[in-house]
Amino acid sequence: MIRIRLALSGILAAVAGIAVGHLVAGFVDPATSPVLTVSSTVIDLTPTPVKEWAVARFGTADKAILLGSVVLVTLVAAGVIGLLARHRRTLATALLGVLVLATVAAAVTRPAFAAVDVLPSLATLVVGLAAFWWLTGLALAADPEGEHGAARPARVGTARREFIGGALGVATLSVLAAVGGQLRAGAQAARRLVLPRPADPAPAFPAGLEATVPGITPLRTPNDTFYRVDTNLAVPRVDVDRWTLEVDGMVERPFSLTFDELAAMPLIERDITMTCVSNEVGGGYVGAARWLGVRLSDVLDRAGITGAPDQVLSTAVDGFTISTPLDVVRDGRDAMIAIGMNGTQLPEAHGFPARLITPGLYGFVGATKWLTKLTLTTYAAEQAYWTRRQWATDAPIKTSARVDTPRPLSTIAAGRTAIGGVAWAQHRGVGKVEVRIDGGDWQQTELGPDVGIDYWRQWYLPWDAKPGLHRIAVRAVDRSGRPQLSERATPFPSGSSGIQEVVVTVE
Ligand SMILES: Nc1nc2c(c(=O)[nH]1)N[C@H]1C(S)=C(S)[C@@H](COP(=O)(O)O)O[C@H]1N2
Ligand SMILES: [Mo]
Repeated sequence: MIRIRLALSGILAAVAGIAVGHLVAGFVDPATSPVLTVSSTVIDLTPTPVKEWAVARFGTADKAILLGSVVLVTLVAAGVIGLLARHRRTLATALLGVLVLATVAAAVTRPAFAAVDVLPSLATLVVGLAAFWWLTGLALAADPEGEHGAARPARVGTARREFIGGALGVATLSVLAAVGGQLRAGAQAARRLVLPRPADPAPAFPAGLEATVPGITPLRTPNDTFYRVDTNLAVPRVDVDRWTLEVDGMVERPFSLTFDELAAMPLIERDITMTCVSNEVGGGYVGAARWLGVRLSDVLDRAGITGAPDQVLSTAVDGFTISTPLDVVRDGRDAMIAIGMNGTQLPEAHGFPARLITPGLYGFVGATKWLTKLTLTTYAAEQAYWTRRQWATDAPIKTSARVDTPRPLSTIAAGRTAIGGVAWAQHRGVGKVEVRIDGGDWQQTELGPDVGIDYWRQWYLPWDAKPGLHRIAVRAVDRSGRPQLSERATPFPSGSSGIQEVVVTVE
């Protein structure tokens, strides 16, 4: 019993420390919650192949699994340290201190560390150690054989009740602190903004095929279903009234803009399809939206480029960086600093209050969310987050087509139906999409409305489905006549390729 009580003391002390740290983080910055800083550090230190494996194996659940593992390892370690307190209570407390100091270290070494960020982990340290000392004291007092134990059996009964009371008290306070931290973090939603109208609006948006081809991806992706990919465990909260955009590096006139100053520049509105380099053939890390923002080249012209920079290094509020090739930004495409998405301000998960959008490039080389700085520099002088992890430097999005309907491995009724999906070849434009059924000839499909070369295209092929098992392959050809690559490639280092082929059962 004494072992269980001691292990429980360690575990509860860790839970209390984590919970109070979480509460304090609710006031400082939700991202500084101890479990998050430790997990973020784990993400940054994880070698690229392991990260790829985790993303491929767990998909968007990878973050939850990481957080769960960090908590589990911490609790197991705290439990073991609790056991050690039986004969070495001071040493055990010191060991727990060392464990918590790791969270302090994780907080201090985050790229965008500010002095207050250390408060949550300091709270964890103080509360964790105090709870540990107190609970192990109660547990040892309830041990009839222990050196601290009350030798008299009557006293042992009282001491046991005291331990149970203490443990319940710590557990209750932990739950309250954790819930309080969650509520406080959730209460700091972004201020609602009224965005100016674009000086250069996008053309009227056409009706997509989703009204007529059931199961096809809608022509425009709503904000709440738009895929989300980033290294952040908590969405960064940016106070738009204190936010600035710095422009520095190899420029004649470095400057800084407030949000209102940025929004007062001439705004363009563009329909652009984004794709993540981690998207597998047939995958869902792709989305299409109407973006409102300032042309990146306008901002660079205002600063006046000097010397021979070859990249725009953009930095997010949390210190995350992205390199975008300068020649791509300046080749006339509509690379922009977006402040609006589908008619509203940027959602927090998608970079509020401002992000980069670079048509034709995968997100990791052109779509910095929670943007705060643009630095004109060279690849020789500075490398961005993913570049340092061996991902490609220049990464144009590869042409690709995806089958949305019928769904892979589904069973559908025999008769007239439609095979349909989306295809993209950003900045080259989709020329045609072809489907091959059961290894037959490639058949040309009907294309949906044309929203420009930076936007995906819906496609469909009427099909008289006969009973049996069928294989449906799809491929896109860009407007210059180049078909998508049929050679299979993994997302690392410059994007997946290959032809998607789905199997369906017709009954
Ligand atoms: N600050 C920040 N910006 C970022 C990332 C990130 O991890 N941090 N990830 C990039 C990647 S890999 C992609 S694909 C896009 C995804 O943007 P979305 O989440 O709005 O779809 O954001 C890019 N911008
Ligand atoms: Mo990405």
